[in-house]
Amino acid sequence: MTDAYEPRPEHKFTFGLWTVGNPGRDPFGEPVRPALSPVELVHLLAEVGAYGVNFHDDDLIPIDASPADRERIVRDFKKALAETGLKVPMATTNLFGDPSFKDGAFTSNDARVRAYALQKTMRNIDLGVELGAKVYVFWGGREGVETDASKDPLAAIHRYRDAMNFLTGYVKDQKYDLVFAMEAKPNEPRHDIYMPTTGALLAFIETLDHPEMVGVNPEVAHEHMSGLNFMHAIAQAWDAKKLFHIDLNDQAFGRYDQDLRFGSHSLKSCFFLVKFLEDVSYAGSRHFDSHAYRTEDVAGVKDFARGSMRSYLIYKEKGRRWNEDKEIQALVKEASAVPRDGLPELGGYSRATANALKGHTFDRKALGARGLKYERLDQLTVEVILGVR
Ligand code: GLT
Ligand code: MN
Ligand code: MN
Repeated sequence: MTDAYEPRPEHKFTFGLWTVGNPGRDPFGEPVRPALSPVELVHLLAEVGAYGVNFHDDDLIPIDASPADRERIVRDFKKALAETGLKVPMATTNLFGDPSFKDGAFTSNDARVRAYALQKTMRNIDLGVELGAKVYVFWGGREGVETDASKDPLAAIHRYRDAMNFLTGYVKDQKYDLVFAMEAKPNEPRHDIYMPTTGALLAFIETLDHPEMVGVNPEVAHEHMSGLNFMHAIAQAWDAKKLFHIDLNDQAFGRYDQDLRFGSHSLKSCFFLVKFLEDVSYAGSRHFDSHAYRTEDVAGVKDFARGSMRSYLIYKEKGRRWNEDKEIQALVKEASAVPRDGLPELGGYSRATANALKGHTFDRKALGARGLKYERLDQLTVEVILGVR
């Protein structure tokens, strides 16, 4: 191992308690690893070199804990954070595990469930802020249906909006320094989840009372489950100034929600993703929302966590090489460095430009006949990723 790929605090690598704490349960099998306590997980993350730890309310404090238990758990967690120097940049609410949320939380048909979801969220916002979180994630895993006979989609959207408006109102009223990041997923655990893609959420956010307080938390696996290009979703979120957080992992298209170690499956997509984040100087957490294979013991969980961060840094280095590769850059430049052939300068609309453009004669055949050399460019890219360039 070279030092260049060692995680450091400024890389902002974070993991959820639920990721390294995943005991390997799946729909067909029992846990294969011991359930580590939040304190043990904080120490594990510190040992592998992470910067921070994120949590759902229920990851830290069992849903039926007594006030005394809660106090003790929070005290022990704070002590572990102080001992290790780990930060808590993000917190979130588990609005999917408890049976009360089986038909949704904010979009449930039951007004009592909707109100309980708000209460549960406000309580954990308080704790998240107390522990230093600046971002609060919303993953609406149960906000959906098995059958459209059960719920009016417009009513669901209105309820979702009411909930987000209520909660931004709460954060403002408390004067918390906190923004929200909404996370899309197309399906699983519901047959269909509302607002299934990052693009759908970006449109929804603009309809809220305080859109400036709400951004997105796109997850690699979730856009891949929809068959989409994740980096394009990230670019759109970035352009809209809405990339408040990111969930890094990996996923084969067309499979169940795999939450694979970042960069382990879709090497080219992960390369372009990291290159994008680094090129635009994304300053937020590099959060890993993934877990170790079910074949692993606790040592394997550490391999998984170290591998996630190491791969990110390797992709980052490959991106730097790509940016500095003279032949690659010449090909990139060549693609758009074309003779203007008397083409009028466009620079925005004016009637004179429109008339000049309407009168211009294009050599359409020559435009179509031009070879763009993207085969060569892509091969060089692959060679950078494969390490021979
Ligand atoms: C859950 C889900 C993730 C979300 C987490 C936040 S929990 O593991 O699969 O994608 O980001 O609620
Ligand atoms: Mn996932
Ligand atoms: Mn996620």
